[in-house]
Amino acid sequence: SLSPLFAQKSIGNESPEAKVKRMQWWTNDCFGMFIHWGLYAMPARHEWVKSRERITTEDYQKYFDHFNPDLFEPKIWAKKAKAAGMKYAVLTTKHHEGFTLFDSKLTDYKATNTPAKRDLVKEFVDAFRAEGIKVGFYYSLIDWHHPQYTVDRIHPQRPIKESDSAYASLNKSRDMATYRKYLYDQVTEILTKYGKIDLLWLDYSFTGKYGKGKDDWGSIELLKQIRKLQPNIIVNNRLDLKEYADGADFETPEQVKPAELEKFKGKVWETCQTFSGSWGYHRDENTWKSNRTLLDLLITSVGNGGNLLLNVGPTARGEFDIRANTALDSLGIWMHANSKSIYNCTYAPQEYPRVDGAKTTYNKAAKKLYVHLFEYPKDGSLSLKGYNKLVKYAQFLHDGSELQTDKEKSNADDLVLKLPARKPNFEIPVVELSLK
Ligand code: FHN
Repeated sequence: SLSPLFAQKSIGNESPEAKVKRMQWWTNDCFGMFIHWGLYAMPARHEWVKSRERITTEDYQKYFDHFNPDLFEPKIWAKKAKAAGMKYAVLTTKHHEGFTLFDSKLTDYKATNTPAKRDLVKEFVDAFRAEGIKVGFYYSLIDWHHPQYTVDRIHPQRPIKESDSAYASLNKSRDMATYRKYLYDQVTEILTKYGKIDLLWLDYSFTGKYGKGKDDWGSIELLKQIRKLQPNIIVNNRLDLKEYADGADFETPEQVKPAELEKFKGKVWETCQTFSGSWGYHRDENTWKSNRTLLDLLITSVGNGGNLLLNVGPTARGEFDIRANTALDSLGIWMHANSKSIYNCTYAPQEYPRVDGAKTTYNKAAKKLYVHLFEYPKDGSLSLKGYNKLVKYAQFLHDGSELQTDKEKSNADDLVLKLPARKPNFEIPVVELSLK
């Protein structure tokens, strides 16, 4: 079920009902894989390494010359994503460095011209579709390689101080209108070369912040072309367009902590998150989110009516590294047993009160409410205040075992369930309540 706000808004001549239908798969699937892959996997120090370290295009060329992901096997990626319970996947077709993973006719700065000699995007699409996973493209509005891209505050060649005169002179020699046409034509390429694309993740202008403005990107015309080429595609909100009203489909809170996700309840949104800080492969980064935090992000996103897009940064050889695979495997074990509390779920209506020490998700069609036990009751009693008249049956989700009512502790309003003293061996066990 979609948030009421969503149903009130529509794009152009698309009715709210048609928009709900167009986005139904995304709303139901809830959980996707983000994949940030590019030349930046070779320095392996963050996808922004070119900008952060002010690497000139000439000095960055060695990564192009040596890019050869000999272990790239997208079928393995797709199976990993499927086993983790991810229902859609979004791959960077081009990140800010301007290097395209696809065989673009509009640039020589592409994977097919490197020692890889492969259209990595085509292989990604074929492999993930074969696993029944919806495919999405990330495409960067920002392009640090294109000769006509206007130098802006984040360009690698920007002088240390924006006031530096070189900043202005570099700009003067560039024609943003030429870059804008390149952007428009390349987006057309990726939306016409690879069949039905389910999602387009453009990056970035935050409405009102860093906004390069509709003029620089030609956002309105670009969005019209996108929807003409792929009428059922879902598009995020980073074209410096207002959500909904201007045709963006969902909001994209990034790296937001679980406790701050509640403020998005009632909107249409997907939070994108990394395992660590970097989106691209970062060999030496040790700030990895725990399995509990990753589960918390997933459960709290769905429990507030949103999606989680969890990022993997493959290595220069084309593999998910041991840290990513370990995290994906842990998520997969939990999702195998508990995904019913994620798919087709959203936030619970008001009549179902909060549960102390737990977070809930709700499946309206199935009339189920899922109680995620973030704290396992020490005395073996799960107190569900205000639920006694609402529940007809209770069980653990992972094994379907009945959870009996503690008749002595329950009363007219409150339902108390008897739980086993020993917590089931899941990081966050789930109780499924069948509702009256
Ligand atoms: O600058 C990018 C960043 O590298 C990454 O792609 C994220 C993913 O949402 N988007 C931008 C920062 O918001």
